[in-house]
Parts: sequence; C-alpha cells; structure tokens
Amino acid sequence: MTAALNTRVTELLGTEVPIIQGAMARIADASLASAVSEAGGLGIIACGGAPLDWVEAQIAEARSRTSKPIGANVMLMDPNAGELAKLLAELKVDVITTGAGSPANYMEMWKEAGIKVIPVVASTALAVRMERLGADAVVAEGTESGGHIGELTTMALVPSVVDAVKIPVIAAGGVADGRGLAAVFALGAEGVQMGTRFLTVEECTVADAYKERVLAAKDSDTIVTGRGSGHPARCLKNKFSRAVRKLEGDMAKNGDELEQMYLGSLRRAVEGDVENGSLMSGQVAALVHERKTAAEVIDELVREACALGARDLAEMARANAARKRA
Ligand code: TUI
Repeated sequence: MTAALNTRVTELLGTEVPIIQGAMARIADASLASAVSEAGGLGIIACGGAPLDWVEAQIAEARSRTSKPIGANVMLMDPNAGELAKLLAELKVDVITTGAGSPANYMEMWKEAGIKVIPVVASTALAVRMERLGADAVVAEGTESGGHIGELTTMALVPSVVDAVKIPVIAAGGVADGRGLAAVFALGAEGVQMGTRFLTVEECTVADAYKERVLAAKDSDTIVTGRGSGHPARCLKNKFSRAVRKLEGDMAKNGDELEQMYLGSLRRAVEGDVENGSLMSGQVAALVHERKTAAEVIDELVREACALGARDLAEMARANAARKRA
C-alpha cells in the first residue's frame, strides 16, 4: 500500500497520490490506465487516433477493472475530437485531459456533465486562458516530454504558470523518479504527470521491442522531429526519426514524402517496428532502467520523494497557493 501524499490535486481527483499517467496515443489503454488508478494514481486512456467504439470499450474495460477514478485524453488535433468530446461527456468519465490545442469549445459541455477538466498547456498564456474558461487544474508540460511539445522547459514553465493561476498546477516533462517528484513540489506544482516512466511498466501493452529501446536509451538519445511542419514531437533516435530530420531540411521538396512517412508511424512503433516507427519518448528515458509494475513505480516514487522532504514541499506549495488566493 502506497503511503499517502496529499495536495489539492489528490483532493480534486479523489486519488491517494498526486501522480497522473500521461496519455500516450495508441499506447495508454484500459490495461495501463486501470493499473495506475488501482495503484492510487490517476490512469488516463489516450483517445488520440482511436475510433469511438474502441474508446467506449476501453472505458468500460477500465471501469470493470477498478472502481477508482479514470481519465481520458482528447488530442485536439484529432479529426474526430468533436465527436469524441460528446462521447466522453455521455460516458461521464471522471477526468478529461486535453493536448495539442485549446478545449474552449468543449469546456461547458464537460463541466455540465460533472467532469473535471485538466488541459495540458505548454505556455503560461494558455494556462491563464484555461483558468478563465473554468479548468479545474492545468498540466504544465515542459519540452523534455515525449510526443508533441512546446518550447519551454519544465524548470522555466512550471513556476511561471504557478505564479499566474490559482488553480492547481501539475508538472509534466522531465520527471521519472522521486527526485523529480520532490523537485516539482519545490517549483510550486501540486502533482506530476508522467508518460515515459509508465511506458515500460508490465501493464503497458506496447510492444516489448519499444520498451527495450526506452530502457536502453541514454540522455542524448531523443530528438525532435516536425519542427519544420509546426508539429514538433520528441521521439527516440532511430532510422525513422533520422530520415525525417534529414528530409525536413528541405520542406518544399520533401513535404509529400514526409507526409507519407508519418502515416502509420505511431502504429508501427507500438506494434514493435522500432526502426520505421515513431518511438515517442521523453528525455527521461535515460532514467528508466527497470521493468516494474505500475504499483511498484508509484510506491517507489512516493517513498523516494518523501525521503527528500516531499511532504513538507507539497505542503508549502499548497500554502503558497492559498496565500495567493486570499
Ligand atoms: O499533446 C501532447 N502530446 C502529444 S499529442 C500526440 S499525438 C501526435 N501524433 C503524431 C504527431 C504529433 C502528435 C503525441 N504527443 N501534449 C500536450 C501538449 N499540448 N503539448 C503542447 C501542447 C500545446 C501546444 C500548443 C497545447 C496548446 C497549443 O496551442 C493552443 C492555443 O490555442 O494556443
């Protein structure tokens, strides 16, 4: 049983610890999400790129595996984001996180359904807009993260967002162990979201070859593709990402070829084609060495962080936020 670690985020989510599993498109399904929730964190089903019937089935499956809160993520660039937004409101998932855009169009519908809405932001300006729209909290995601990213580092972004909003801030990007968890409380965050750390856990159904690449990665093994096309995404170095980077040198000439290469690149990765797939991963792949269960990861993180004074740091983050609200 994980020791408790309370913040406004655990109160908001109804979880034992303020640890959220990041949505990873085509990876985070009912198996991973229910394991994280059952272990005391918040599991998130990633709906990016998925058909609506898959989403509905995964939420039902997760609910059959745990009675604890479960979240879903809407990738706002998804062509079916509007229909998905409606489905999630009907299903009344406990929490919705959003990425890659502004959820302004859906906020009212979700709030009316009693859903807690937590947009992922990569800038302070968007965090302020989200608070005005009624977001319950924000995830401030640094550029260390895997997948689609902004420009600012977690170290620069999180305190800036903490100073600008009154709602709880959850840090993401660059955290994979108890040291990182303690550090984000020192920055004023009241919770953490981690993707890469949960990618290698036993309950994650991604192909083993993908996990092996993450476990073997060094700190210099991620690169950012897509800067040329305006959709930057961090992934592990492999044949695919190196080829993309080369072609991006001349977008006018290679734009069509690149589009072809991206088609199915996430699917190839999760199915285990570790050379031709896009192996999205954060920089912290270098900190992930062992295969564990989700419960073991959460337990270890909380123990390590508490040994570093995380309870006091979390309490200070809460007290500072209360002072600001007064
Ligand atoms: O969304 C993510 N990470 C993702 S989405 C994804 S799926 C994908 N598949 C193929 C290629 C690219 C992506 C993989 N990883 N994180 C949250 C996040 N949101 N990071 C950055 C942002 C963001 C960026 C700009 C949010 C809003 C924004 O501008 C919105 C506005 O209105 O200003």
